[in-house]
Amino acid sequence: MTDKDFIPSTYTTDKTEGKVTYKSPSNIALVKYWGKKEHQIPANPSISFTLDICATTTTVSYKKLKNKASDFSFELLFEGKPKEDFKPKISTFLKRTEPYLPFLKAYHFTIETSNSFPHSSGIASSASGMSALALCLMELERELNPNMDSDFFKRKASFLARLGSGSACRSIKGDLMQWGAHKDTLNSSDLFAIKYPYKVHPVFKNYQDTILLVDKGSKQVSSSLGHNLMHDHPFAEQRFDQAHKNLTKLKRIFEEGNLLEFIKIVESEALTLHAMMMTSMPYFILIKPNTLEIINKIWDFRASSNTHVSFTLDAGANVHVLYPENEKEKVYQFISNELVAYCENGQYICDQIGKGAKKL
Ligand code: 2P0
Repeated sequence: MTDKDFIPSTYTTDKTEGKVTYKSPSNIALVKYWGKKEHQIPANPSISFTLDICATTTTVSYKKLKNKASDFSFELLFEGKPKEDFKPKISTFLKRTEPYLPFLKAYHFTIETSNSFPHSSGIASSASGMSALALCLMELERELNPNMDSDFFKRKASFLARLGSGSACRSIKGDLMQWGAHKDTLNSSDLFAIKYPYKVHPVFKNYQDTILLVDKGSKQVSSSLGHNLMHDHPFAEQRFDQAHKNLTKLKRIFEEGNLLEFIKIVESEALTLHAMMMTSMPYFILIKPNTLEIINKIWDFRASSNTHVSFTLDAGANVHVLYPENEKEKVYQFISNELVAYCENGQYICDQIGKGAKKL
């Protein structure tokens, strides 16, 4: 497929006004996306667990304008209040998606959005937020084109979400999503994410992710800036190559349920992501002393308990503690006894693998 396949030819019906709501989850990458080319094309493929609890709910109310406007007409409410500082990101999203959603300037939109996770928790809301918005706009397109097939609907929602925020394209479905062309993954694409198409061992079912909120402040370096620093990065090519190889290795690991090998890849990916930050120019560090304390505690506990607890990191100081459902009690005990002390205000979120976005 090419991006041209997402340009609609004609609409068969008209719609003057309406309202649609989607709840879309966040996701946590196992093989990380870090570095991109023009038009939100990833420098390497990535794979993620779709989350369940951490989500954004977005309602889009739309009303057709008398005449098509010269610019986008929308207002934005975050948790019930106007939020001016979110508007530029939405404007950029609308601008990038307009070639594929030619009706955008024909409507006035009221976008109401809220997150399930605490405000300023250090949890990025761009994946859940952009995927929820993309789905709402796709629902309007489906009103204009009622014969749209549901696979195309989801694929295009992922394609549009990507234009808002790369990682957002992996939040449309669950429970394991892959984005980026990869030679060993059938139908994988740089343009949208696909549900991981191969066998996944039952040990990964309901896999747990307890998110330890180590630092709830906003980041000093945005992800967009971080991605850009992968241009001219001294280790970029090796890193992109490593991501391809890790995805190939994961195929067998997912099939066999080999948790020891799974942990090696996931933890190495997390540390590599942060190593890329520390070795870019300018360099920066997003992890905090408590991030390292937690990582060391996880390694000690894993060695002494015979459990398969592991960690991964996003572009921040928070730690995602990953473990299989059948070790839930033992690991949860460890988290509350030994790790919560390192969280800001003792805050953490118990999440698990989820099934993707839902229309409400
Ligand atoms: C990921 N992250 O794979 C990686 C790992 C953070 C660490 O994708 O510029 O918000 O909007 O495409 O998706 C965060 O970057 O960046 C991210 P944009 P995005 O989840």
